[in-house]
Amino acid sequence: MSKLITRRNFLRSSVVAGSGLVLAGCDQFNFLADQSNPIRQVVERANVLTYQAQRALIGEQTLAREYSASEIRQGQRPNGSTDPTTPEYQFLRAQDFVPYRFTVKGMVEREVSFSLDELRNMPARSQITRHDCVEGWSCIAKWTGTPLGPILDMARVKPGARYAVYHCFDNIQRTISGDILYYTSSDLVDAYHPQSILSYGLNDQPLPVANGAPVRLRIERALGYKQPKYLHTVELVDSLEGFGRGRGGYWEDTGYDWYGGI
Ligand SMILES: Nc1nc2c(c(=O)[nH]1)N[C@H]1C(S)=C(S)[C@@H](COP(=O)(O)O)O[C@H]1N2
Ligand SMILES: [Mo]
Repeated sequence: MSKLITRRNFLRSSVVAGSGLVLAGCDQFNFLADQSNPIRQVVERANVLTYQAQRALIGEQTLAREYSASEIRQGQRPNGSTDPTTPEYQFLRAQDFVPYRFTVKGMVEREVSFSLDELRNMPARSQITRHDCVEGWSCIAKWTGTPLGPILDMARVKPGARYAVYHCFDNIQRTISGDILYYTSSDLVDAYHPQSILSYGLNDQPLPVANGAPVRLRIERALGYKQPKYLHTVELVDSLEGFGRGRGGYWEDTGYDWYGGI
């Protein structure tokens, strides 16, 4: 049995231990939004364990496995938001994303922002990796983009920053009190990881709208919901408290594991 499978099984058993919880699809966790739900409490306690256990097991800069082109068997299956309807996004899409800006802000010495052309002219990296959704499906795909780390360096991250919050254009949920926009977050180890790329290319084509155009971040050692599509801003912070319900992401706010490691 490979090291990867062993680690996955180990972590899966630690996440669900005692809860009887079956890991289900991306849109099937709404019952976990209830803060007092006992399953949610088990999952939250498990967050601490999986994070510490994973960091101890995988080390800081271990690369996710990369595959060969012959292992790409199908297109990247679109999931979650596939056609954002917010006016801001529709405007950019209608303009072929020419006015799009990618911004780094928050706990940085200087806010920086770049157009899509500027990102495309930065050093590029391509990687063929496997995307694993908690729904139980996987896709192997080739992602092309520019590493996030050097861009964070241009903004000069302040010493107290602990997390990167990723803000997206899409309204993943509409409620009577307004749209809920997708967001997720990572620690700085994952933000600076060499495979963490601002991806604008998928399988040698421009990134399609269904998969997050114009830019989506890849965090290759994490599950699908930690791969923000329609990304416009990275915000450096020392706490996740001010965002959503304070759990570090749209799905995380409903009870998904924050680290979401594979
Ligand atoms: N902005 C945004 N990012 C997102 C989502 C989303 O709905 N909106 N869904 C997540 C989930 S659950 C998965 S599995 C992947 C799907 O990416 P894909 O459509 O390229 O397969 O995107 C993730 N990132
Ligand atoms: Mo997912």
